[in-house]
Amino acid sequence: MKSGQTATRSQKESVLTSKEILAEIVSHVLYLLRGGGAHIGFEDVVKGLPPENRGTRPQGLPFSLWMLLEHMRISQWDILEFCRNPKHVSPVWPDGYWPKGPAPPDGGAWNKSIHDFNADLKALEDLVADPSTDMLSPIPHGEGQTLLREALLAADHNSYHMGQIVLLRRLLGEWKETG
Ligand code: NI
Repeated sequence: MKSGQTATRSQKESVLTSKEILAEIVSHVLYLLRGGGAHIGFEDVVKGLPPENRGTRPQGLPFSLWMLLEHMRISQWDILEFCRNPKHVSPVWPDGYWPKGPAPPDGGAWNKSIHDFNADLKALEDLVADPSTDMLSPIPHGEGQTLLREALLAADHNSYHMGQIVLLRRLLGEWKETG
């Protein structure tokens, strides 16, 4: 009987309420959106880059750093707007998800893109962290997508293209090891 009682007690201790499970998921998703610990963060990926290299396409590569940065910004913005705005119209795939040219159109465009990317990421994080948000139910105006799925998609897409930016910077000789 004693061992049975022990089992019952430990089972009780390990049972989380659905609210607690959701809180766990939210904290893991936020961790992933913020970089996840497996690689360096967005700030380090894009910092310290001379303007003259932002529009260069190394031989054999179809994109420049500007193209990757803008592609990340536009894609994340599209995911965010899809989640929060029923009237959002996505850009036309694929051209609408890339900038028109390989280089920033003017001096302020690079920093504006970084600023907007960070603002949209923060908005997505806030949406995920908002206790009134239902992360697991299909988004009413979608086709089965949930906020959880869209947040994971954004984190995955960002991580994929940040890796490409680092590689491109290496090819340009514009990468300092962070140790
Ligand atoms: Ni992409």
